[in-house]
Amino acid sequence: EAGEAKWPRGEEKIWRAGTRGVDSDVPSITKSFVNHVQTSLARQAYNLDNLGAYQAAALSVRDSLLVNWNDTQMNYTRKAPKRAYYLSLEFLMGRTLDNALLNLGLKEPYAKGIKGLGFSIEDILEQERDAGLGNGGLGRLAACYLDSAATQELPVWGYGLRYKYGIFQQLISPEGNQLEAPDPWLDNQNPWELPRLDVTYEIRFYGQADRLNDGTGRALWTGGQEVLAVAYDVMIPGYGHRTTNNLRLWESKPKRGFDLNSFNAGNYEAAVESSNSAAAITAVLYPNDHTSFGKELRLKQQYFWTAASLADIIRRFKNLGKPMTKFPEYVAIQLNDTHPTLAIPELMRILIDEEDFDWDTAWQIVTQTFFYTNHTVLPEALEKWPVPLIEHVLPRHLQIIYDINLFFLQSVERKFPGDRDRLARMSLIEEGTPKQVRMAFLACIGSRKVNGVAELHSDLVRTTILKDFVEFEGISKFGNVTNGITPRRWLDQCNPELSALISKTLKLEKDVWLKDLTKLEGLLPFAEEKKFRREWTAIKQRNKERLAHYVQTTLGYTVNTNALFDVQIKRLHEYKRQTLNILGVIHRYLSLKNMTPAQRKKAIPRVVFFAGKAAPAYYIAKLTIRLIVNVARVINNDPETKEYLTLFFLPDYSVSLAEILIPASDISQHISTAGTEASGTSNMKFCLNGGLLLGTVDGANIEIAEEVGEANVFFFGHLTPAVEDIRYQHLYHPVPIETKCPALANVIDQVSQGLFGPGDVYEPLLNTIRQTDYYLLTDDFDSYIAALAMVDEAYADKEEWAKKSIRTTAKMGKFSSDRAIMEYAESYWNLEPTPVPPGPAL
Ligand code: B1N
Repeated sequence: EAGEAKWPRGEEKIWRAGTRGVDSDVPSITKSFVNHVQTSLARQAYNLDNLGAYQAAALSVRDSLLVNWNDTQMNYTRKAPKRAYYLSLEFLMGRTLDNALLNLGLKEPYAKGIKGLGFSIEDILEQERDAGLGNGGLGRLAACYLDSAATQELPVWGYGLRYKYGIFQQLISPEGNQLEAPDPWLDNQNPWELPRLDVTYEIRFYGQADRLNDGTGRALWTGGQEVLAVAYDVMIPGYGHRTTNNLRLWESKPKRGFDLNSFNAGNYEAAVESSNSAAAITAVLYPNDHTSFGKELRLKQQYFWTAASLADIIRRFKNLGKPMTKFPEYVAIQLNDTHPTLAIPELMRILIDEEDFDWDTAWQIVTQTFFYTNHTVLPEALEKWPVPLIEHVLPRHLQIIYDINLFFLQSVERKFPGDRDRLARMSLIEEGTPKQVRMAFLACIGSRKVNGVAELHSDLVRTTILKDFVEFEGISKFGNVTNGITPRRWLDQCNPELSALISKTLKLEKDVWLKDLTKLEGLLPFAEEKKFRREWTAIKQRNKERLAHYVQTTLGYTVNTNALFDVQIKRLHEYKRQTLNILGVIHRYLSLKNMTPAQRKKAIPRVVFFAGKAAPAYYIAKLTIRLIVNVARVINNDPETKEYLTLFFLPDYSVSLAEILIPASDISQHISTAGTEASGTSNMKFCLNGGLLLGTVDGANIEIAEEVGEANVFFFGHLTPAVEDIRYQHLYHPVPIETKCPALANVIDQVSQGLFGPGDVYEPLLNTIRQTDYYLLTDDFDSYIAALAMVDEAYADKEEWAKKSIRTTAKMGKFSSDRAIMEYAESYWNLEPTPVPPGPAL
């Protein structure tokens, strides 16, 4: 069989007995823990703090993961199934220890063992730093998909970059300004990664590309800079069995410690500089999402990562002993957005320049291998790279991109003769100064299938940005895979009490329903039972108290846990309309101020939570944070109203903070302008935890409403087809806000007149609404306020609210990332589950 390992050497019996990692009984666990304290950490029981205890626990769990990881990889090598590779510049993993314990089924014995040694598992788990190698939804989606692929026993590896610094740490100044600090997450060594110092590739930048002119189309790429890519492996355990997949992250380093020529010439500084420039490639995650910047270092990150990953994938494929023409039968590569699109010309370069294939055969292989997922239709997010920059950094790739474009446009011309507008629209090269390469078009034509991430979004992809390509290539290439979330982290781990109640109620072990989330439907009849509703609500209450405790210890504020908890947590962006939310809060505040004390007594008390980071250069988003913080300062100190309305901006939003906020919410807000949020995934997390959704008819909100029923969501706002016309009206027939939306005009006036500190500070933010109002705040404000009032009304009836909450959770089965990943495996990659056989693998 392909890849069969021959018995290598020495005493077979000893090798075969091997190690099974740590046994799952408490004495074995404590022994392994103490062993790691004394040997790996070189410490003792004396002075062992929680951090040391965390490290020992992590190293002990890692032993078991490694055994499973080895057996999984050995099994893949033996069976040689088709494999899929998920290329993503971002993997927003969060913490690992609790997830590893859950997936290995070791939570209880570790908690017991650690308690016996004088520590508490909760305190130990808190010691772990988040792996924040992502900005938001796109990176967290990649993390959920890895968990689900391993759980479904699919041979899938992730490939990404090992950033030395992840997403910046957010601080909020007393004035309400966002400040950024670096995130040195690797400072205490990372027990979850395995350096593979022997797995390295040399990656070239700059230099010359000389076409050979021998009729083969080949070229020689020489000179320039060579940088070393070093592999670090992160183990990804599946839930409830031994399959443990791999996430391979690349680190850049100079090819030789430093530049020898400069060193010998006595130019020490120049020598170290070149080593710095190599290390710079994987130094830091770019903190912008939804913007394409055209920065050389970002382009180098993209090429470095795709080239190293492809070289590694090809080396593994070649071990099978098959010809490269069989590559697409054994390899599927999923492009997470356009960031890894350079993999397409890179594979062409390898096939043509190194493997001697002719153009057509090479293109055939390429277009059978890649799959492209689009995650946004916002124009500013669509990646374009200046032609001169690509020419400078990757001269050979620019030649190949031009050749791809030439052959492509020739084929368009054959199908639509003489349609010059169409050719200009579809060209990979956008005319202008400078010319730019349109990466989404390259990803599209280089892939076997293209998909969006929710039904509405996939429709928008087909009818707007890739419309011409649908006409040219046929609709069947363009699909949809609605996003999903892993119920292990986003229910069982973050809301253990709810998970236990669900198991008890369904009379199912959690490993049954956590693997088949549609089983939650069994909760529906219990919505009618008063006793069950009381248990359900009591758990929500305790989760609210847990969040209140967090706010008390971090911000020093006491939170009213009898209030409705209203949460909006996501990246700050104009299209997500945190501004609409804060203006709505001000509107509520002004209304409360206008009431008599007797009227106020009837109001539903509300606590509003915001969290989220703004890209460091995104001025308007930062102003929105500043407004939120200053509104909070005023209303939280207003004795007349603070019983009824308080507001918190929680700094430094992260996966771990989301795990506290989500289970505590009564209502969460997903209020993007219709047609702008591709999917959203936190909407799914809130609903899975029994929080209701207040949102626009956008992204996955629509499919959530289809599942749970419109009676259980609060929708408002204009619909997608109206948005374009309204924007046109704004430009050519503007109506003053005072006329169009007096309530909003009044709120804006109050801000402007200084109710929340000097008003002039906020003018640039307010002007975005007064002027073009691209995101339709003036159009949606009234219906937003009406929807908030509906929420109050519904919340007043606690029994009905509990029913809605239960029904919502019950109908969330569709949104498991297990379902999503199986759609990719079956309809895109053509992969089969490949379980690890029982017993030792050797
Ligand atoms: O991807 C998520 C979706 O649920 C969200 O709706 C969508 O906004 C998000 C450039 C992006 N789209 N595009 C990005 C991230 C980083 C970057 O540099 C764009 N993120 C999304 C998962 O599908």
